[in-house]
Amino acid sequence: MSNLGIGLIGYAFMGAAHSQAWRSAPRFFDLPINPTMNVLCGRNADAVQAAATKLGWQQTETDWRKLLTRDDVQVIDVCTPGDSHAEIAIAALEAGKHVLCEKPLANTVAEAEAMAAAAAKAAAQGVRSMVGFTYRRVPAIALARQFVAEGKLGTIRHVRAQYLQDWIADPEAPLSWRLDKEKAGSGALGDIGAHIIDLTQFITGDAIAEVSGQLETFVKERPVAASEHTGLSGTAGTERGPVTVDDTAVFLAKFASGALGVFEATRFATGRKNAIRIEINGSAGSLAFDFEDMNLLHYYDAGEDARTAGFRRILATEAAHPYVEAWWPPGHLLGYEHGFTHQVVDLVTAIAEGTDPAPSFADGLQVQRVLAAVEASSASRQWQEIPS
Ligand code: SOE
Repeated sequence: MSNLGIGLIGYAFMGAAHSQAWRSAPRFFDLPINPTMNVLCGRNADAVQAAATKLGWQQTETDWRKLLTRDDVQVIDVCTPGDSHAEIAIAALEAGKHVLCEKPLANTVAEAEAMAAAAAKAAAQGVRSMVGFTYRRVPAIALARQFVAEGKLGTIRHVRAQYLQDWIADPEAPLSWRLDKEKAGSGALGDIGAHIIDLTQFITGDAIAEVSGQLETFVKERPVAASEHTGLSGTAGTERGPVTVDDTAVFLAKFASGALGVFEATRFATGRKNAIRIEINGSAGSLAFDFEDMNLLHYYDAGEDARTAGFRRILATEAAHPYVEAWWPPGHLLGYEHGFTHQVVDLVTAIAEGTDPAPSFADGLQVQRVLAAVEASSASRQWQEIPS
């Protein structure tokens, strides 16, 4: 079997999640080609070497441009903050490397447009690209999409989506790159709102056509972190600095089909750690999901005998459910990391088969346009259409 050399850039939270995916995918799934964890890249030589040893990478680089010249690297996996996505991904595609890029695709629509154009050009040469909207690969979510595609929900009327976290609810939680517009593009909107935009469009097969939104930054100044702070927690120093992104984003949406959506993304929902809650109501039935109980999909069939009808609790751990056959017997639950493994499985399979994986950079661009429209709506207090 031929090998597919991977070069991963970044080794914090997302870098670690992607590393475990590259490690486990070939061990649990029968892949047509074998991904090999060749090079981990980061700017600090000692830190990247320590991370490589811990996460299972064979070699390291401190300059991402060097990765693009290496013959033992065929895939560039971008796990850096959003401000470097466009530069790295476009250069990698131009160098003929397949690209997996973390979400949101970019920090601006202009960057995302350039990335989508580079991806389309590269695809004509057989070079593949994918954006990391990982939650699509949670079995219960993939099952929800199947149900909608099979017509089990009928005509969709309502889409209700929330992404709730609380890791900066404490006003003394220190600043990190995720609270810096230059680095992250936006706050809760792009970081977690992007996921529910992608997920609802993925499940329904529909596209958001217009939005009316409101952004809010509740805590405008915070302590600067005492040491370099890359994750979701850190120690506060004595200096203070500005928060330049939204703490929360809420918006109404109208889908192309006419369905109406209510969206909420916040890092201030005290007690909610990573609750992605989606409920979809159609003429023939409903679906409900909460990532804090991620193995379950709730399904209501409106056609059932009224005396016994009710939400059914489907434990998406059967071999018949998407991705599950490669794992454990029924009822032996999957977790956060499995979505990343499934993402890698789908990317590697597409590369081997010569097909374009989803979500594409064009899909990432469309999400970026929705994010920009929510920001524009909040600023103008007007509904905004999403250009198609
Ligand atoms: C932080 O809010 C974060 O790590 C996001 O960046 C991820 O995309 C999400 O999966 C978990 O929360």
